[in-house]
Amino acid sequence: MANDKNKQKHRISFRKNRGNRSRQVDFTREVDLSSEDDEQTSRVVDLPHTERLTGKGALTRNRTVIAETDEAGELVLDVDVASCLRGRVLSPIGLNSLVQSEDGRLFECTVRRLVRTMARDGRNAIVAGDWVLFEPQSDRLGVIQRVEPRKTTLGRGSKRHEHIIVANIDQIVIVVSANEPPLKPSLIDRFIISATKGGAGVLICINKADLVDPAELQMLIGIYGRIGCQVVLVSASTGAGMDRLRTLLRDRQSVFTGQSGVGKSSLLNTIQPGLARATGEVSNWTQKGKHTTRTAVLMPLATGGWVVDTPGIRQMELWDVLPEEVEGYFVEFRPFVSYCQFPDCSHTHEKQCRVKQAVRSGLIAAARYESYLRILSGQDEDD
Ligand SMILES: Nc1nc2c(ncn2[C@@H]2O[C@H](COP(=O)(O)OP(=O)(O)OP(=O)(O)O)[C@@H](O)[C@H]2O)c(=O)[nH]1
Ligand SMILES: [Mg+2]
Ligand SMILES: [Zn+2]
Repeated sequence: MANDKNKQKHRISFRKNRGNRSRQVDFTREVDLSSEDDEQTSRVVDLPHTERLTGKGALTRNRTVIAETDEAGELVLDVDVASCLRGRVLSPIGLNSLVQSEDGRLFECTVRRLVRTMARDGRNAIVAGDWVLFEPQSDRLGVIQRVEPRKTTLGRGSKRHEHIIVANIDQIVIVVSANEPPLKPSLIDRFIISATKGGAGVLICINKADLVDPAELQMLIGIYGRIGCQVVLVSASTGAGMDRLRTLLRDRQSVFTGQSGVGKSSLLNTIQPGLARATGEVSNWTQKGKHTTRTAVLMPLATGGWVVDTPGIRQMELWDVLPEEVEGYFVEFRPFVSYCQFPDCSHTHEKQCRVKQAVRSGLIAAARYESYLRILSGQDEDD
């Protein structure tokens, strides 16, 4: 049984959503009601309007649920632990989740509605990589009762909401291709920000080395090496560099991410045959690639650890990064920012800007500074 000391009744208010929603942004918000009585802070959660709660009218809007509060003061749903198994979400399957129990069995699980309701954003209530407690209903079906707090995440903005792609990974493998589709360094910079923000490490993997002269890539490899990123140059076609990549994945939890067509699935299949399912042909004339991998899926590595293949993306929209925070993600700016004339220097139009001086004198790579400007101006990467 859980510790009674932390267990309290919490009044959770559910707001019904009838008719059309007028506000599209700021979907989920928190309201502090704690000053009224000595109950903990209650949360008012806007629900997606497709989701319906039982009962009618204001009387049934407030439900009391038993919940615990964790160290961070977050509400944690109380569940009958004895009837549950602990498991890892391997992938979403439609609205359900494929969960592997700690003893290795697979269950297709639905989600207890309160789990969705109490999540900050119902869409991200359960994602691949989550650790969950679920109640088995049969030898292959179950109901997720609780989600454990996430240690790391990889997320991006998508249609004005955050989309968490995967949770509890150690490193993000940013896959780019040396050519076909052409390499976009600014996409790498966005992924570095997203990985850093979500608490994961970064490995930059340049694939399709067979298509170019490696000398052409030396500058790029140097830029990222200098800011402390691991870079590997590989070819899924020839097998070059694959041993080093395998070593970097061993016993770790890694997610492969990058544009469509760069060869994420091909690399995974080279690392271990059958690891990724379908690989598609890059469509020649657009060079944008076909989207062949549909959802994030966790797969065990024979050498220990897990890898996650993800669908390719065209644009990497950052989520919840304020303009003044962007410079903090460009580690090589740090030695210079405190010497700018203005303490709030944005390193764009200001005079006496030490960051711009460092770019001019080659101490900061021009390509990285250009990325900084694009991210700051909210410009999307053209695809
Ligand atoms: N020349 C060359 N082609 C490669 C290499 N790796 C992959 N390809 C080709 O690139 C195309 C796309 O590969 P995929 O593995 O499907 O790419 P992906 O990144 O998984 O794409 P999505 O699933 O759409 O995100 C396929 O035609 C592969 O055969 C490589 O090292 N060299
Ligand atoms: Mg793929
Ligand atoms: Zn400056």
